[in-house]
This record gives sequence, C-alpha cells and structure tokens, in this order.
Amino acid sequence: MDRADMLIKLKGKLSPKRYVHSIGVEYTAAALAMAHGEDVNRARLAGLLHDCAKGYSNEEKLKKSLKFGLPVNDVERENPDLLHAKLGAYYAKNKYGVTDPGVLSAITYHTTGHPDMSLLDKIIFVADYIEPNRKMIFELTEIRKEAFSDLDKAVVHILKNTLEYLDGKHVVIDEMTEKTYRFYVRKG
Ligand code: DGI
Ligand code: FE
Ligand code: FE
Repeated sequence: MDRADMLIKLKGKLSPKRYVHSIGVEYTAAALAMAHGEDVNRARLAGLLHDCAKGYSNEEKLKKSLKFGLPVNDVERENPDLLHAKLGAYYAKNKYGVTDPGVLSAITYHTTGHPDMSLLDKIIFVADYIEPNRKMIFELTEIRKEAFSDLDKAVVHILKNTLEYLDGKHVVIDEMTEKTYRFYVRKG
C-alpha cells in the first residue's frame, strides 16, 4: 500500500489529534533516522503506523488481541490500551501490507520499549515522545536535544520520566517497561 492510501485509511481509524500525532511521529522519526544513520523510509513507515490501533476502545483492543491470538499478559488485561502497540503491528502487517520485520518490531515495542532495542526501535520509541505536537511535558526540551545527540540517553530519560509518572498515577507497570529501563541504565 502506498503512503496516500495509508493516510486515507489511518484518517478513518484515528481521531484528528491522533492522526496529526502520527504524521508528527513519521517526520520526527525521519529526522532521527537522518541524524543516526537509519533508513529514512523505514523510520517514516513505522512512525506513521505506530498508533494505527489506538482508535479502538479498551474493550475492543482486548477482544481483538485475543481474537488474533496475540499474547496478552495480566498488566495488559488490566490496562488494554497497552495492547495498541502489538495490535498495531498486527494491523500494519495484515491491513497495511507491511512486511519488514524491523518496522513491525518498532511498532510492537513503541510503548514499553524492550531491552537491547534496534536503532529503528529506539527511533520510534523516542520520536513518539518528542514529536512537535506533544504537549510540553517535564524536561521535554532537554530530551528533544538528547534525542539527536545521544539516543540511548534519551531512551533512559523518557523511561525514567514515564515510570515516575506512572508511579504517581498508581497504575500497574508492565515489567517490560522496567526491564527496558534497567537495561539502558546499566548500558549507559
Ligand atoms: O500511544 P501514545 O499516547 O502516543 O504513546 P504510548 O504508546 O507511549 O502510550 C503512552 C501511554 O502508555 C502513557 O499513558 C503511559 C502508558 N504506559 C507506558 N508504559 C506503561 C504504561 N502504562 C502502564 N500501565 N504500564 C506501563 O508499563
Ligand atoms: Fe502509542
Ligand atoms: Fe504515539
């Protein structure tokens, strides 16, 4: 499927805000790919589609994930919004015709990250957080700079802030988010 068709399809699936965010992630991922030596078109594709399953209700996200046989852990069952990442990779493959396993991996792990991410995984994880349409959050200006100078540092910084934010909200934290944080703290 070419980009024009993807845009039409995405627009029909997402709220206007989420659609604009997706295009913001597409171009931010492209810029990060240029800065860090990743293929720009792979970064754009993963960025554009990363939230393609975000538009469903939590009930639908859980129901669809189970229907498609995707693995669902206890934290995801309790907080099915987390499933938009895995479900998004499923739709990217089956509805948008994406075959590149690296692009599908970047979509799968864009919310929690995972230990030892590929360059493309990290670019999408970071682009999602820093894209220009995101409302200003704590230390975002600093994280945006780090994203272009030291990608691993930006990954740690984002995970640290996310874990603190989730801790304050008293929600269950997916162990993948914590594992990823520990991996990159140790690496740094
Ligand atoms: O889909 P986006 O809003 O663009 O961004 P995202 O895919 O990073 O999802 C962000 C939400 O996911 C945000 O509210 C924090 C939440 N999140 C990230 N890691 C965890 C988590 N929520 C829970 N419950 N547990 C996690 O480990
Ligand atoms: Fe997301
Ligand atoms: Fe997103």
